[in-house]
Amino acid sequence: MSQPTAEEIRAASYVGFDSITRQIEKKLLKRGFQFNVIVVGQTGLGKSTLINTIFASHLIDSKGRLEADEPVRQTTDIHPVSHVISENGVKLRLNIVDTPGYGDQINNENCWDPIVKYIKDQHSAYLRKELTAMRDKYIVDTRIHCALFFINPTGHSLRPIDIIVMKKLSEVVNVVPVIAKSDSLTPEERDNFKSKIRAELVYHNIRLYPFDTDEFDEDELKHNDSIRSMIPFAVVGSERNVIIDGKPVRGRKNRWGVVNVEDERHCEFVYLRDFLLRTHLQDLIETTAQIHYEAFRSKQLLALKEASSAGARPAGSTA
Ligand SMILES: Nc1nc2c(ncn2[C@@H]2O[C@H](COP(=O)(O)OP(=O)(O)OP(=O)(O)O)[C@@H](O)[C@H]2O)c(=O)[nH]1
Ligand SMILES: [Mg+2]
Repeated sequence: MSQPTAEEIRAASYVGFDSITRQIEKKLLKRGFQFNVIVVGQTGLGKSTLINTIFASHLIDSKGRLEADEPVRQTTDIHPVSHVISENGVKLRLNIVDTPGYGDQINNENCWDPIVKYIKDQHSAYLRKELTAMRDKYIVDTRIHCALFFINPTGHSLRPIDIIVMKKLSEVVNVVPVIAKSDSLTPEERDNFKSKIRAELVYHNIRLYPFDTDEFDEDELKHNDSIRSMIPFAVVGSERNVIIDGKPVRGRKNRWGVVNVEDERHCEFVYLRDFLLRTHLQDLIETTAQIHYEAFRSKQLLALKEASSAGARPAGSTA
């Protein structure tokens, strides 16, 4: 009998565990994915509009102004909307949390409190579910994976309140800043404003998403650098179609002409959408669990431990 060839030896020792990637994929596809976004910023900057632009259909419709002659809407409470979207068999459950704008009161002190509380409440709910003895196999995840922070397109600088709110938010969630209504700036004004904001963010030591980890390869690190050099994304939102070259596109008419939201030469909406949904969706979810939720969880558990050991001490003991 002839000796087995190297090919035959390889074939005989193949047991097939490399199919685990397909097994995982199948399971994940069945289960689907959950992505939760919150929008934060001053009143009237187009938060509700942008959400409807990113996710195409009118997701935030309960208070939405769908017809031009309807009165101007204003978001008055923290308002989550759930939506299931599906692409090529991949199911994504979206939770989009619209928030009322701030900044129009004389006293804006602590205007960020309800939003930070909302984000922490989701961490707290998740932790409670994790800690129950009979925990669910799959915990419904309402933890916020991304906070889109809206900056007023003044062309000058950030307002002190924006710096405070971004700082507070960045302690609990992935923050992605955007320049709202950027159709009001010329391309030159826009680029100047963007670099001014980036310098201010560095100056105020505001730690924004994305974060690099030592797991990243060269391409991923490079991609994150390019994202950082683009932040804040200058966006334009629209819930309506306008006709350009005979075709309906999502856009706005302004005094300079027509802005096509999806045209990269007009605004950076497409870059933002690609960043959120095409390139960083999984990383936003993972960073939330591994950095923000983990920090919350360990703080809570330590506090719980301290409280229980203090309770166990004999009365009067100070040790
Ligand atoms: N020029 C311009 N106008 C916009 C843009 N996005 C929204 N708007 C308009 O700005 C107005 C306010 O938009 P909303 O989306 O309701 O703003 P909001 O931030 O949700 O406001 P609050 O809920 O009050 O905080 C509406 O009339 C929008 O049509 C934009 O990108 N450019
Ligand atoms: Mg709104």
